[in-house]
Amino acid sequence: MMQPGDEVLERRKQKTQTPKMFLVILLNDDYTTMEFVIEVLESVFQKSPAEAYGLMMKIHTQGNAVCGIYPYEVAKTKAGSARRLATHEGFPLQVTVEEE
Ligand code: TYC
Repeated sequence: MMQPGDEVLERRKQKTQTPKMFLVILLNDDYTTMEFVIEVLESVFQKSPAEAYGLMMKIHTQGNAVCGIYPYEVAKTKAGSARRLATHEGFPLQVTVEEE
């Protein structure tokens, strides 16, 4: 049996269960090698070789590209992994995280 207020409670519950999602974006630069970017896209962002090549070329020609959309902790971890790999290899690759 419906009670006064039931619809309002239902709507509020659904709202709080929708997780915020975050874009991980790779930026172009003149020094990071194409091979390294492809390697990062495959190993960190789980792209196929063909997807990784296409995304790398999009970044190279357009300046940046969204490489994945994840919940906050996953997005931060993947961005951190990509930055750590780049730093380790001496590349200036920039990675940003922004809310969808
Ligand atoms: N522009 C780089 C080059 O010509 C390649 C590159 C692609 C760098 C994507 C960064 O996120 C990047 N070597």
